[in-house]
Amino acid sequence: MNDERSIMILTGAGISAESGLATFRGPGGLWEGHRVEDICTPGALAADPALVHRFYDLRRAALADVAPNAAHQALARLDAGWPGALLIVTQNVDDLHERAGAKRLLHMHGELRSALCAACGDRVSWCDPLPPGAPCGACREPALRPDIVFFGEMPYHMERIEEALSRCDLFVSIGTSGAVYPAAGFVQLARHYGAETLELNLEPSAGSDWFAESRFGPASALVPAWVD
Ligand code: BJW
Repeated sequence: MNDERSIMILTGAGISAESGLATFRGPGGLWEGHRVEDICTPGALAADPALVHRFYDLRRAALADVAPNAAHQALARLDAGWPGALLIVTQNVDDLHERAGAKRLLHMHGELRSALCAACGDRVSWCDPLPPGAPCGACREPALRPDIVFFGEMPYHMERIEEALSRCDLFVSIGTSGAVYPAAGFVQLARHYGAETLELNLEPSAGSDWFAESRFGPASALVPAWVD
């Protein structure tokens, strides 16, 4: 690709699967054996903070054992070389896009390596060990929690994302099941504003019919083939 179209890319857990990070849904998924609502809601955090912290502590620790794969690297190459507007919006809380070198990147569902102060909203770098309810340096409230967007909470950067969706010429969705809103609705918004739409996923997602074009297979093969 070598034109100057404006591109928006949405990524999900499937892009990190071949790096060794489990996806959420389906056999072997992170939520097999867990009820999502036991972990991923503000109510679950209030009811059993130690359980929720342990879930995210394990996933944070797992980051040390994984590396970006060919799909993250291809997107970083595209980001570095694309002369037009480009934005990668990831639902993932891992740091594999930035470790591959992507710069024009937003994390809409939070980040494992960040902590959020539930009292003042400050976002600070996570430093281990951080026991549940550790104090926030800024306001001294005992309220630090994982900086993760739970169900019922507003995802980050929605204004910038909606603006990018309204301007993009091409919307590409990679490795996401299309099960979680508002991200699952981005394809419809992009179409509404006149963008071309492309899905790269292992299998048809819940919103597959909304895409003008779909290619199915592993991200490590599909994404470099699309980028290069
Ligand atoms: C491969 C592959 C390989 C595998 N290669 N592919 C209607 C409208 C709006 C909201 C709602 C609505 N109905 C309900 C809601 C509320 C709710 C929601 O969507 N619920 C659904 C269950 C229905 N949404 C919310 O509460 C959100 N907030 C919100 O809506 O605020 C109000 C608002 C309104 C209007 C505008 C804006 C805001 C918050 C959602 C927070 C999601 N949080 C989680 C957990 C945090 C992160 C963490 O713990 O890691 O985020 S849930 C979980 O799902 C995680 C993911 O980011 C997210 C999406 O999952 P993803 O990435 O798609 O993974 P999988 O496993 O589902 O799919 C992987 C895919 O990859 C599969 O298709 C595989 O085939 C594929 N794959 N290997 C390529 N090698």
